[in-house]
Amino acid sequence: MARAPLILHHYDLSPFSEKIRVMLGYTGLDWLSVKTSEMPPRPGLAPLAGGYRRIPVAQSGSDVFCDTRTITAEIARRSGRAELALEGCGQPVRDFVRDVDLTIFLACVMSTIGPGFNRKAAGGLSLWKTLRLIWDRLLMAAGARTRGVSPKNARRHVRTHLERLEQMLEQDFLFGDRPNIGDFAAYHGLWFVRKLTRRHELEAFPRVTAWMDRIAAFGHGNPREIRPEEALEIARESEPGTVDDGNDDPNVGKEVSICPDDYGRTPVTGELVSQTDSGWIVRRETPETGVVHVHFPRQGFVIGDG
Ligand SMILES: N[C@@H](CCC(=O)N[C@@H](CS)C(=O)NCC(=O)O)C(=O)O
Repeated sequence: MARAPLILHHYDLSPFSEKIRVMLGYTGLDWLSVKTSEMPPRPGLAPLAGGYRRIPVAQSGSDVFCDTRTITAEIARRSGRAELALEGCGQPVRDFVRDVDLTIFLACVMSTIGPGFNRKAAGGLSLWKTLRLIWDRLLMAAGARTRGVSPKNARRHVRTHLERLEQMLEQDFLFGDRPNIGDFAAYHGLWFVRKLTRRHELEAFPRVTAWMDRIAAFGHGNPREIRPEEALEIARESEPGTVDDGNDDPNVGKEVSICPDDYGRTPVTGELVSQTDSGWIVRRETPETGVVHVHFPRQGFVIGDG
């Protein structure tokens, strides 16, 4: 049976969404795009992802993928390119991705705060929306379990990171002559820096700049824009895929609660239907979506009683 196209719930300025958009461009997979707002409430997404706070979220029928670790695994499966998932790469790449997706990502975001900030490139948000967004992110940071970094230290951190990438880039991509998940993970934080700052350190790193241009050239493919209500309807009219891994585990069948271990720690509750080395799947049901299976990675998440 043909697989439903991947639906990506995202917003333009979201770096982690950019990681997925360029990966979709690279693989040439068909995808549908649902634009969400930059902050909750997200009424079109909340029933699908059970209140999971972060963006992006991907959907295939009534299977919902939270966190880019599960989304990239799904893209790797669909495209037959194992190296686009953490599971398809060795430990050095996994460690690299862990670092760039958290410490370096946060440094990249913080490094954009300052005089070189390009408000126009930030999408021309109204002053009111900008203030609400800042307040929202301050609240999110207050509930986070990550260590804060000042803009000055963040800029130093990003510079050290750029020096390291410049050295790594002996070939077209960070780990060889074709991209793997490490490239897409390292790209999105720097994409944000390049987009939001007028003058940036990047220009002093020619190999990094050429590598970023190479990734940007993959584009985003040809997404078809759909409304959030259509995505809900697609979920309602679909059945979740078969779960055939880890469903004999004694915890399966229990009510659980899963949330990120770093930031955006809103828990999602549901019945555990699968537990494997790489992740969990919970079953939820709402009138808007019918039964959905929500997929989470183990890395970066914690599970408890529902
Ligand atoms: N580890 C997550 C991180 C996702 C993340 O931090 N997303 C940012 C946007 S790029 C976010 O959700 N920010 C808060 C929000 O948009 O509500 C992943 O890989 O998906």
